Amino acid sequence: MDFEIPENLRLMTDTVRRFVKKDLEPISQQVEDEDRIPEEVVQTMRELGLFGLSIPEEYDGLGIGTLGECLVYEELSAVNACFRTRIGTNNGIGSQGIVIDGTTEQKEKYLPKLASGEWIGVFALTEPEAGSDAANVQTTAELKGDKWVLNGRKHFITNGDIADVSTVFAVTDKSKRAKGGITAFLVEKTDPGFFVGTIERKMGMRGSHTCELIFDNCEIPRDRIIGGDANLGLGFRTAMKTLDKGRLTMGASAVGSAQKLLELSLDYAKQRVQFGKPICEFQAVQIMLADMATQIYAGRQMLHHAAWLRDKRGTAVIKEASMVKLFCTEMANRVADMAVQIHGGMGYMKDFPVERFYRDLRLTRIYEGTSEIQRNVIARELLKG
Ligand code: COS
Repeated sequence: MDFEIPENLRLMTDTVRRFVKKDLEPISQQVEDEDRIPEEVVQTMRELGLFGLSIPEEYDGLGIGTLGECLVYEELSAVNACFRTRIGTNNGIGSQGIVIDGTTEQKEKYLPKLASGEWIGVFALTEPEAGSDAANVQTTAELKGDKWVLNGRKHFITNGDIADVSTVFAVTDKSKRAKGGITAFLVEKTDPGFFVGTIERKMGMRGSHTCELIFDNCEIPRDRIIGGDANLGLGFRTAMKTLDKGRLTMGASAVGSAQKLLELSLDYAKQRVQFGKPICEFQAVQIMLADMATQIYAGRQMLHHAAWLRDKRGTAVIKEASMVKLFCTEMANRVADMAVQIHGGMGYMKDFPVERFYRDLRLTRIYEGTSEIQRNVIARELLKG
C-alpha cells in the first residue's frame, strides 16, 4: 500500500492553498455579506483551470481525476464552501452527464467551454414533487417535428441563475418513468421558453445561488438528448451515474470544512482563558478536540480511498460514494457542533467563521441525496449480493 499523494496532485493542492490564503480568505466575509463572489476572483479561478479539474485534457480540462478534484475541494471548502460550489457544478453534476454519456459532438461543443469557465453548467433534476423520489419528475418533453418541447419547473438548482447550459431531466414516457421513460436533455440559456425563476432565500451558503428554472414550451433541437437518440428514455441512469461522483466529492467539501473547524477550535482553545487557564487544559475540551480529529481522520481516509477506487475502476463506486457522502457530511456536522461548543458564546456570533460553517454544513446532509437516501443506496447495494 502506498498512501503518498502523487507529486502532480500535491503541486496542484499547494497552488490552490496559496490562492486560498492570498485571494479567498481576505474576501470570505465580504462574500458572505454581499452574497456574491467578485468577478476578478472568478477570473483567477478560470486562469488556474479550476472549472475544468474533472474534464478530460482532450477537451481542454485538467483531467486531474477524482482524487485530485477532492484535494482541491478540501482546500476551497476550508475557507468558504461557496467557492467550491462556484466551480463545483462545472466539474460535477453540470458536466458529468456529458462526460459520461454525451456524444462526441456534445463533448466537443460543451466541455471546452465548461472547462475554461466561459460557460456554467448546471444539473436540473429536482422539482417540487421530485426530491428524494427523483423518478417522480413532472417536467415533460414532447417531440414536435424536429424539436423537443419541454414544459415544467425545476427548483433548488445550484448556479441556476448563471447557467449557460443545463442538464435537464424530463419525462418522455409516463408509463416507464425511471425504467426507460426519463430523458436527459441539454438546454441552453438562449433557447426560447427557458427562464430563470425565483432565487431562493437560504439558511446559508451565501455567495452561491440556488433557483428555479422554468421551461414554458421551451424548444430545443432534436440532437440535445445527452448521448443522442440511442439514449432516449435512459436519462435516469445518467442522473444516477452523475450523482455517484457528486456524492463522493461532496465528502471532500465536508472534510475540508471540518479540518478548518478543528484548526479554529485548537487556536481558540489555546488562547481562551477561563478559571485562570486556557480552556484547552480542561479535559472536557480535550475530549472534543480528540473526537473531532479522529473523525476527520476517518472521513479523510475513506474519501481518498473511494476517490482512488473511482480513478482506478471508472464509475463503479456506487456504494462507496454513498458511504463517503453519508459519513463525511454527518461527521462534519458533528465537528461543527463541537466547534461551536468550544467557542462558546463567540461560536454563535457572526464575527467568527464557525457560525457560518455550522449553517453552511447543514446543507451537506441534504443536497445531492439526503443521508437517508445514502443509507438506502448502501443497503440496496449490500443486498444485491
Ligand atoms: N448508476 C447507474 N444506474 C443506476 C444507478 C447508478 N448509481 N442507480 C440506479 N440506476 C438505474 C437502475 O439500474 C435502474 O435501471 P434499470 O431499470 O435499467 O435497471 C434505473 O436507474 C432506476 O433505478 P431505481 O429503480 O433504483 O430507481 P428508484 O426510483 O428506486 O430511485 C434512488 C433510486 C432513491 C436511489 C434515487 O431516486 C435517488 O438517488 N434519489 C435521490 C435523488 C437525489 O440525490 N437528489 C438530489 C438532488 S440533485 S443535486
